[in-house]
Amino acid sequence: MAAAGDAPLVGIVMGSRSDWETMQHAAAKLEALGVPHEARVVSAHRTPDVLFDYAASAQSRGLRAIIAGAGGAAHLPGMLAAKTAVPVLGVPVQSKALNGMDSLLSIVQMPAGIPVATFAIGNAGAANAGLFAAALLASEFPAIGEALAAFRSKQTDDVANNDDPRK
Ligand code: RP5
Repeated sequence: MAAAGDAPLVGIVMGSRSDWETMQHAAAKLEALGVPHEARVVSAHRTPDVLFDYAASAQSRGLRAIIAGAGGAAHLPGMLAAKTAVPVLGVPVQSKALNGMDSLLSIVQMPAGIPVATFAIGNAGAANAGLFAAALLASEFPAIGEALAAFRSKQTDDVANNDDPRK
């Protein structure tokens, strides 16, 4: 049985510091479930060489998944997926001009052969990407699977125990 150590298993990357407001929700889920992770600003357009280095070293550094968030012309997830075999989970950040529809379409419409698992626009997508990354790790790291099961059970109980919307 493997136990998660200190080395990050999940990389959270984003095109700009301004994306952290959204991407912090992925980090919060990983933190709550005890998944070691890191967070970096890596821009496909402003720091393309950093993107290439990040992708090239991801597997050898032990990352099992990369959660990549970007807004507008959101090429970060797709370019990472083009450069690494580590699964990439794309989060469309809600852009100001087009409310994130541009981000969503930029991330989801990948050509066959280079998959990016694409999540919902904004905070829900970031949170779900964190949960999905934990699910990917659950069979290798039982403690993460148990934390995920407990989270889901509590979520179900919270809804069931608060089912009168007037209260
Ligand atoms: C993208 O452009 C980023 O992912 C961000 O969502 C968007 C705006 O970036 P800033 O102008 O706020 O740095 O590259």
